[in-house]
Amino acid sequence: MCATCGCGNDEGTRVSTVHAHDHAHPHEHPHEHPHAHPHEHEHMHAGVPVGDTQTRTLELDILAKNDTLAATNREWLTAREIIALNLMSSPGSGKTTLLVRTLTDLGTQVPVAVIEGDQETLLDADRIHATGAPVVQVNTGAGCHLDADMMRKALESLDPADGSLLFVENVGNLVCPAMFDLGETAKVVVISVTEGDDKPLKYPQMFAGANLLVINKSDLLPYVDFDVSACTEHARRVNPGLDVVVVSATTGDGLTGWYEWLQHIQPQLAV
Ligand SMILES: Nc1nc2c(ncn2[C@@H]2O[C@H](COP(=O)(O)OP(=O)(O)OP(=O)(O)O)[C@@H](O)[C@H]2O)c(=O)[nH]1
Ligand SMILES: [Mg+2]
Repeated sequence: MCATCGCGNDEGTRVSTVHAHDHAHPHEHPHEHPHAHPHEHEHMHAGVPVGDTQTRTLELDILAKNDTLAATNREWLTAREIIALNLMSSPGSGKTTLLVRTLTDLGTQVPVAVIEGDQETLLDADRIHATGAPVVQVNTGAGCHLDADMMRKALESLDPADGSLLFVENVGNLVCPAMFDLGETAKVVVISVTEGDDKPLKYPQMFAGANLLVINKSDLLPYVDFDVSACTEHARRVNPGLDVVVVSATTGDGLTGWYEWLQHIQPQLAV
């Protein structure tokens, strides 16, 4: 996890708000990547190389601190009756496409807001902004996940309305985001059919912690070797109560199942 992969600090993290007429020019921003070459650094803690036991202690410290901040976020969200969904997946599974479609279809029924997580660029925030939804982009630099402190900063910047349905698109990564509680109401893992139906077995932590599995890109099923039943069975082997919906974010097939799950979370939605 992150104490060993080198992404466990927030140096280089930036939170950006996307405003109307304020389009992104990411090339104009300085890009500082103080930890962009973890292979060149020896892992040090208190001046000594970090061995297995020390690495584990450092991991636990990071996660304990994160859990404390996440609990504060959860209280903050609960006090405002904001429902926050943490969307996680490998890069490119279709999180932003699903969100754009969802915001377009449901966006005016309840207040909505989005926090976008990516290592670099405002590209996803721009796509969300085009739907009219309030959005902030968190760029994590070398980091490979959002953490509770980034979430807190993003909430301060975004200031979602009371009663909002808040979507948090995590950094594309099927490993580290599973470790970091953000204070969200529920976790949604998205997998696309081009990734292989064995992923729940190979990356069990992500699926074990999720409340919903969205299997996306169902329109590509005729062209790829992906067994929906096997994927579902693999996911439920690590998480027996996991809800599963099969959708195509581009064609709209199966989205009713996704919207019904959202309605279960936010009963004010009509689907
Ligand atoms: N065929 C097909 N393509 C899709 C579908 N959903 C998304 N895509 C495509 O998959 C690519 C990645 O989609 P994104 O929505 O950017 O994926 P993402 O998970 O947000 O990616 P990252 O933010 O980089 O992790 C794009 O080319 C989309 O058009 C789908 O249901 N079917
Ligand atoms: Mg995206």
